[in-house]
Amino acid sequence: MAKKIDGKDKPFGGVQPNKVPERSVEGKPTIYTYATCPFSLKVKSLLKSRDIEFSNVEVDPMKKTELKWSDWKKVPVFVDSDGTHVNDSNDILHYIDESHGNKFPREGEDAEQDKWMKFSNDILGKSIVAVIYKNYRTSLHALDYVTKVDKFSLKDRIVSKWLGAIVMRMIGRSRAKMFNEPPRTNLQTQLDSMSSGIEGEFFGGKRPNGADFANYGILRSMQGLNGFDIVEKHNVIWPWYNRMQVLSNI
Ligand SMILES: N[C@@H](CCC(=O)N[C@@H](CS)C(=O)NCC(=O)O)C(=O)O
Repeated sequence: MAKKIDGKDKPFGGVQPNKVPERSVEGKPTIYTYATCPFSLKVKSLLKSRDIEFSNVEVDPMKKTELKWSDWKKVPVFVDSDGTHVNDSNDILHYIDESHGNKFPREGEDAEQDKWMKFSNDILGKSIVAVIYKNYRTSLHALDYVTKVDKFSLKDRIVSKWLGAIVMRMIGRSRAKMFNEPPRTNLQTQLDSMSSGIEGEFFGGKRPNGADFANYGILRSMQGLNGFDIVEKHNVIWPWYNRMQVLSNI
């Protein structure tokens, strides 16, 4: 379902007007993901931390056959067991929380949570891309991992790795230009800034809220890739990351 924006039909985030029960697999809440996608990892971490049984459909990043039915061509896409269809990771976090426990504030109710959820996409997501794809070597290392773990067909795997490394290196460079500091220093600065939002154990205080899952998913996607040592060495973010990892088990 698309919405008219500037006179054009555009797919949009949030809960969609039409239910698609046929897209929920085995009658369970279903997420359409790429295994290595930071936005998908946000949603997986929330579902796992709540012990919600769910189906996971891995999408082929080249053909996207599994998402042919959806106007929204990015992952994650969420379909609840009753067919409710939700697009965009932060909206999906809110939807899942509201329908499974209602443990954190809704958008507009807590300015701090809203700010840090937005930060996860606008700042942290872009900062990690600048570090992971900092040069051709680190880019190739990441693409080697991504093309092994994500659902690439054997035919697409080799080309995607080499071509992907070049493309992502270019994207990494353009992300780096958004910030004043070099990529590694910038990530350190952003983690320092994030620390100021953690109130005790979590952004949500004694228990995690939407900002915790949003930022954890982004950093989780970086584990094992270039620059993760910056997270491991951070005296506030690393203990927080470990708390989130224990809760979500991913
Ligand atoms: N704002 C979206 C961003 C999602 C996104 O950009 N996902 C990437 C994968 S990590 C994607 O699907 N990109 C389009 C593509 O692969 O064609 C969200 O938060 O869910």
